[in-house]
Amino acid sequence: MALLPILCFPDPKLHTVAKPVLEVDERIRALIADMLQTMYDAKGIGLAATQVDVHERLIVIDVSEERDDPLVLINPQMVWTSDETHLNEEGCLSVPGIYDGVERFDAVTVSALNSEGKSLVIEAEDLLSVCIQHEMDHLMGKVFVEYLSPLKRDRIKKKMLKALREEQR
Ligand code: K1U
Ligand code: ZN
Repeated sequence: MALLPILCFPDPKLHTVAKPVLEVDERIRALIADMLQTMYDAKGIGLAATQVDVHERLIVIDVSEERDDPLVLINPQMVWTSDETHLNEEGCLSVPGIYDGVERFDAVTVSALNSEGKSLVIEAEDLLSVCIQHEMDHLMGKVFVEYLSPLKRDRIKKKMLKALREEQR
């Protein structure tokens, strides 16, 4: 297993639209293991392949308190969304230190493949629902700051670029 570098906003690679996984094979299972290790190490509750510069439709999630209940979604498809939406506080491992409110569906149903390539259907609400929507956005090349006002987004972009410059000095 290996820790993978996480792309940081405003890296343009974060806007790549991911392609479907064609075969759930050993390469994908090794990537899943690395992504889970990277997510747990970064203390995140989710990670999309896009964030580790792999542009295939794969996400890993663990919203459990004990951090012992990983969920793997390969080629996820949204099959149902609730009428009700809610403003939720979100963070992102690709935008460290920034938290803001994003309007999301209260509940979603998603179909996907698991790490064995078997079909599964997940009915999600609360934090799991929010996290699935956030991660599926990553696969479409969308970062949560794009829901914020242009002014806020611009401030965040400047802050991230400044932090990057200071890191490189
Ligand atoms: O995709 C990511 O960058 C992971 C991200 C997922 C996420 C967090 C919160 C709401 C929606 C999606 C994170 O794990 S950010 C760090 C974190 O653990 C966290 C931040 C805010 C609330 C709960 C957890
Ligand atoms: Zn994110």
